[in-house]
Amino acid sequence: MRKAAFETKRRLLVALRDDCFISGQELAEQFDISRAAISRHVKELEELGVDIYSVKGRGYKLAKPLDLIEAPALAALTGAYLPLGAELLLFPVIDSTNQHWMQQNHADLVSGSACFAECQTAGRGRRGRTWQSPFGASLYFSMWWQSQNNLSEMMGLSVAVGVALTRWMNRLGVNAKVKWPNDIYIEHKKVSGVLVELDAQSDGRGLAVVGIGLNVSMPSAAGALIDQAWTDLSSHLPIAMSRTELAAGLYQTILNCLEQFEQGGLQACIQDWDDYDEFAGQSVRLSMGQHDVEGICRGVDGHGALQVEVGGVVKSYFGGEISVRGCDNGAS
Ligand code: BT5
Repeated sequence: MRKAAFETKRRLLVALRDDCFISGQELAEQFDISRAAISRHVKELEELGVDIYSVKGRGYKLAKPLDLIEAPALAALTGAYLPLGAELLLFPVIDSTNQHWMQQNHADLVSGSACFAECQTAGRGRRGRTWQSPFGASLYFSMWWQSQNNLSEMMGLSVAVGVALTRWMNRLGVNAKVKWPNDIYIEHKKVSGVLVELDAQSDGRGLAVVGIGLNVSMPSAAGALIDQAWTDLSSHLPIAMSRTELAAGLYQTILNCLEQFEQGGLQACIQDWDDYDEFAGQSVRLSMGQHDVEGICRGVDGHGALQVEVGGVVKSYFGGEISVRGCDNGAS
């Protein structure tokens, strides 16, 4: 849904309060539309994941204050480092921010172009999994990048992005850890996931869409749909930050990571991996379909592969899901 189609809902969200009810009649008069239309907008907002109390005879009230991304403030905060000609877009509702860049005419795009959305209706994880993306609760972000290097040299990019995000969260005062290859955990609960989609240009150079979902203030109804332990950043930040400030920090972090990866490859990006490794030195199981490997986690190699020590020998593995031995949900 583009900005114009969402405008009435955006205004409605601004009009709704979290400390008192506003009647449907009052809203209808304010917006010069029928009560039925107000009720329909509220229902559609609820379907997008906004927690709104509707009480007969009293009206509507937000369950908690909404902190929407402010486009002018985001432009001001990122203006100094946005590459010349790069776009920075903000969608109220989109199917998937990764999908947005995948379907653009790439010839017209400048690397570092990026988009945020307040809500995704088809947010995706790896291997067809779903990323829960309720409205106004988290950051849904994708950056487009056209590399000068061959696609084969971009294979470790998602590992570089995962550790860059973890490092940034630690700088914000949060004790975040990275779970190979690129999930971010706080206190053993997932707070962020990375989806890097790669393609090749006709001359073999790589294209990347780097997608990040980062929970900021997750409503409980949407959280209940997530089938593993999760958390959100606002529960751990030592000083409250707006979603706009976080969005600007996320943009800068990913742009820096891609520039560093472009110049120095994965080696330049993962030197401090061990400082943030959720599983370093622990007994782990790597599940690879039919074949499981059990051993001690020894970090990542220069290609981004997981290193596992089995019987005193360290071997590298590129695929699979890692979990602590004895825990089956992969989340701890
Ligand atoms: C990921 O996949 O962790 C990558 C998620 C990337 C999402 C971003 S949002 C912006 C961009 N546009 C997109 O369409 N996608 C990207 P994976 O490792 O496959 O993890 C998926 C699993 O994480 C799910 O099966 C759930 O168990 C869990 N999960 C789903 N939503 C979650 C949430 N909001 N917070 C924490 N865990 C979640």
